Amino acid sequence: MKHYLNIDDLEDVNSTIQEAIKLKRHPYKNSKLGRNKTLVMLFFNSSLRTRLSTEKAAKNLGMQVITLNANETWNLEFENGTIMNAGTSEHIKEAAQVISQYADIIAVRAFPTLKDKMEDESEFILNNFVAHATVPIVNMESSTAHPLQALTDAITIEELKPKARPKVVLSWAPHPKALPHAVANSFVEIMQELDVDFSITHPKGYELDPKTTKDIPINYNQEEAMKDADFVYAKNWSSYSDYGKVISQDTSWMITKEKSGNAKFMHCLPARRNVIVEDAVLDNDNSAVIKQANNRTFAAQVVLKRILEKL
Ligand code: SN0
Repeated sequence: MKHYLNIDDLEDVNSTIQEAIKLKRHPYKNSKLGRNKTLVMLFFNSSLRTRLSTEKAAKNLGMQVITLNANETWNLEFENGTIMNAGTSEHIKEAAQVISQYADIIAVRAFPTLKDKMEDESEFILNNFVAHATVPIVNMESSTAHPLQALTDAITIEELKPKARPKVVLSWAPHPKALPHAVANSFVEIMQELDVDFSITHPKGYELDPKTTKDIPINYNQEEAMKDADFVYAKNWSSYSDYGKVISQDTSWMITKEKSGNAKFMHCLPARRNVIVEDAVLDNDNSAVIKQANNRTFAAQVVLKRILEKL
């Protein structure tokens, strides 16, 4: 693998899941692969799991890790030909090449603004790193994709599925803030690669990009959609058609124990308790969120391993 920008960069999702599960059993087996290689992680936004699990994955492979909070460095300019006499101090053209002098792999987290759909969909931060860095780039959540989380979710479903073809439901849940579509998009994409009975439930007006959801069934009745589910994956996202807007805060969409029944509960975290999901679900043995957080390490490890093998 050269870059890991979205799940299409995985040649074969199922064999990647199996390899990640093997790495989980033997995390230090490839601890010489990353010797004398450096991962630079660049965060334009907050992170807990991504930051710690990706560092741990890199260290399991013997890599060195340098982490930079992008808001503590120079304000970067991404436009071509700008007269840089205002707020930005350094152009991405130099910055990406400079970071490449110190890094063998660069990982980037850069959320969307949720103001301008075209600008967000251009993935200008991630793609400018791809264009100007001279080393592979790993997406640690961009405007439209979170492929490390999706791989984690697929690993978790593989480990916990009670039958060969489990029923998986992605449910929108309320949130006070406008959140990105990235986690939902990548989850929808990876579910299309697995042998699962997959459907989506959300209020009207919360349709994701139809280019991503294709012909996946959408049910506007959450209770009906979640009936007999083996996995309920909760996530909030802002409207896609009324781009970036919070158009509903309908608390009846919160995931409750009553609605989720015996389904395993999944969420990428952080999850706002008693807004997205009630305490009784998160504090129940059916909650898979901590297992998901653990699996972040092995999703990152299999991705870094495959990139290191091609360096
Ligand atoms: C991010 C998102 O994409 O939804 C990151 C998830 C991995 N989530 C948030 O920004 C939640 C912030 C909050 O205040 O609850």
